[in-house]
Amino acid sequence: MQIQNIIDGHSIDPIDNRWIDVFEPANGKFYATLANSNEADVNKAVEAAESAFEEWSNFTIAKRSEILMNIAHAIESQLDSLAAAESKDNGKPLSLAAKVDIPRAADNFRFFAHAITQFASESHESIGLKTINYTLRHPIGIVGCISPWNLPLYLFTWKIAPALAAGNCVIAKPSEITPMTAFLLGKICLESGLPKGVLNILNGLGSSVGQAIVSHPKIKAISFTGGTQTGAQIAATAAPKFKKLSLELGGKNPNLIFEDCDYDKMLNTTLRSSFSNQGQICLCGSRIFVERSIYNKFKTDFVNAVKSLNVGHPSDPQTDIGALVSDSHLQKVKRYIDMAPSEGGKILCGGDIKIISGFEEGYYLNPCVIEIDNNACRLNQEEIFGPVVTLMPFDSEKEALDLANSVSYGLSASVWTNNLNRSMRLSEKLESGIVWVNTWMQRDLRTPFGGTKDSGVGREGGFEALRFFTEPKNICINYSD
Ligand code: TXE
Repeated sequence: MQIQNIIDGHSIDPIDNRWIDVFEPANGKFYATLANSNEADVNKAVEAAESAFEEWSNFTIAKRSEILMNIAHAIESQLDSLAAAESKDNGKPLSLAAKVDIPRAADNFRFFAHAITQFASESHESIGLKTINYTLRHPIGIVGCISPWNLPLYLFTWKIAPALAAGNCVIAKPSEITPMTAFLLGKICLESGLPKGVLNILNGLGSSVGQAIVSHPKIKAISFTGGTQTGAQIAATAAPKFKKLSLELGGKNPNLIFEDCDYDKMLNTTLRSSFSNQGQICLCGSRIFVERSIYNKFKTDFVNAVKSLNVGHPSDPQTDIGALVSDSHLQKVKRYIDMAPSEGGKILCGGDIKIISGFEEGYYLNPCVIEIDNNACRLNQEEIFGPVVTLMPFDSEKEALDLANSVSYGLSASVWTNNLNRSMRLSEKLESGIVWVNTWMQRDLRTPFGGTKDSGVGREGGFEALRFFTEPKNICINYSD
């Protein structure tokens, strides 16, 4: 299998004819080659996007919306094959891909197909001066969308759907580790009536093709989701060129559990927020802080629940936890687990490599719970991004808040309490872009999504995304005689 680029409506080989190997996490075997593109391919894609822009940006809103809706329907009609491709490429349970990733990819297109029909710009009347201002919101032109490997199609479509809805032409790059479903989507888009050149998909390494997208003078905005270090590098390249930037980066999210919460609901949800997608979601609650009065009970119940999770082949319907995305990522996660003793941590369960019979070379790890005695340790300060959580008790609301905020990240936080005033106080003071009270990862696509501190810059979702992907221009008319 060869995963090519999609430029100007055609699947084509990279200009230099260089390729990268792609591996299947469930068995560690090579299964596809991927275009290893570079600056020359980016130039070609930008030319295609430039020629497509005039027509696409002048399509009526109704027509654009109809095409995005066609894409949503086509994704749904191919749900089974897309879910199978996603699971094979990423190692996530097939059931998760079929229930969450692929339906959400369709939802992203459906949502922005509707949102663009409701998106309006402002007008300001300067009363007494016979002046009216109105704002035009035109597409930016050519925009770059760069996405990661943890939720491949879900996050790829989260960026390109609003970019296209707003009338831009897109140069998109999926992660080189999980490129398959983006390639399949490229074909779906063409079959659904998206004109050629409007969406160009380039494959390859971040350091070459990714960097070339970020540097290209005609790509005026970059929407990126990925690691914090990569985000910093992208910002350093794009800022001197005055590009618009939306960066959704890492997280080290706190989970604050108070004695007065709904215990069973909290326990089930905390299991999910810790280990869904092998813990490889930027929103996972990786630091669990529990009020001391219920700490021992929680520790026992949680560890027992974690031990009952099934680690297995992604296609097995009994599997709760599949394979990690790559060997190098598995090694990174393992290095953190191995540092537990020297960082004051005690492993309560898991953390060892799991061998699945018949798939011995796959990247499996037993989910790991580590009890720690200080929030300043590396396990609690650095993003591990795997099936690893830490536990620590707290004695007061103030201490819980301090622990939650004492970290460089600020993406999301969960609070478990039935005390309304406490939930309001904490929601106000937690330093994060998103706070969940008595829930986790419940998403309404209209809400602003993103983080503060080292978790990123800007917000996506709803009209925030459409504002990001448009350029406002104010027109001021004076109509006095
Ligand atoms: O991601 P990268 P990596 C975190 C997680 C993980 C760490 C590193 O902690 O362990 O990041 O993961 C492209 N210019 N998250 O190294 O490199 C790259 O090709 C332009 C959190 O795999 O950030 C890919 O398409 N693009 C996270 C995308 O950036 C570049 C999700 C993301 O890859 C580039 C994933 C460059 N210089 C990892 N360098 C989240 N927030 O959800 C790389 N890329």
